[in-house]
Amino acid sequence: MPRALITGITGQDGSYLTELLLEQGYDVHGVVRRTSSLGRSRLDHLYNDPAVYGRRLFLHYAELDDPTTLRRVLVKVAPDEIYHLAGQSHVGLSFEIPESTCEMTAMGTLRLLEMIRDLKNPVRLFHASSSEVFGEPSIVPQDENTPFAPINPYGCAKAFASHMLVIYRRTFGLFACNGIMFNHESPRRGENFVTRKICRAAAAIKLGLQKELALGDTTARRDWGDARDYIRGMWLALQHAKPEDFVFATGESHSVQDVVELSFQTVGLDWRQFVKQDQRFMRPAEPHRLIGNAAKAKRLLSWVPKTTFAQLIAEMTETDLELLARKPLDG
Ligand code: G4F
Repeated sequence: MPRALITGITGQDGSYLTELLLEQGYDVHGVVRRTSSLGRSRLDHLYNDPAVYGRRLFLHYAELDDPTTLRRVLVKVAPDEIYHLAGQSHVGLSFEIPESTCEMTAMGTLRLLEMIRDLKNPVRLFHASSSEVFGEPSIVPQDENTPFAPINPYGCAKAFASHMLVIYRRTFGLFACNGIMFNHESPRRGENFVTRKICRAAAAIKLGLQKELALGDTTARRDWGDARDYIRGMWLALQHAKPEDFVFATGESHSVQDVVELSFQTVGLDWRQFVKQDQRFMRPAEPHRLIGNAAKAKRLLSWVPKTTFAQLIAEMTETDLELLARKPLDG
């Protein structure tokens, strides 16, 4: 049985990755923060399944900013593969809490690299890097050779972590890969990210549970894909013969306004009556022209994103409609 360890297992990506690895026959171990609430989390269905939890899925308390706890879990689990997904992942918030963002995302990754360097048994590491490392890129679309030029604390922390990983790969021969992940969404996306915020609001407005939707810059554009496609990419990266970095992206750019129009169209409402701009959601700096070129992942890993942007937004809106119709108060 191969053994995988996931940091950030309770997040959108961690929960889908857990499902994929269990399907592939892995025992899955997850690192959970003491402050994480497991009740009603994205892992609920697995956590409450006695055939899975405690048999093939195991959770361990540890903190990225508390190396002793993490080292203890690493030694105890002795994983074959580590998927490092944890960190403060909200770009807007990183302007408000830059120090803790860097502590978790930059230093947390360096600490993990240091621990892996000391492990006796070889382990394969996947690090979830981000398109935010490109910030204001000089080249469009961006690939693995595009220079990093972050414009926010989050992107800077991810750039540090990604560079460190390459240094450890070169210097100490670690099997470690950066997946440079462009935005990836799903019905499990956190509600403070823009696609989910919009889809959930369109559903709530349709059901009479919300009156309006306040957004920041609706002209902002991103390369949005389906998280489930990107999870497959993470796993494929670690099955490749050589440790390398890969961009995962769709190669298509859409605006926040496109998300608004598609989700309101899905519930049969005119967005003009409900959407307003709110300065509170504008960011001090916005990256532009973030579009990924995933040719390398397609060529070497046979990775292909399967879901279209329109399918994704329609699915997210319909799922929120069902969820809110069932549980309007606590969603
Ligand atoms: O959904 P967002 O918050 O995602 P963002 O900033 O692109 O970051 C996400 O994707 C990155 C790349 O994969 C990850 F590294 C990162 O961890 C995270 O998963 O915002 C998308 C765009 C931005 O331009 C933002 O300014 O939407 C714009 N926006 C407009 N109104 C808004 C809002 N974003 C949020 N969260 N809330 C708004 O009301």
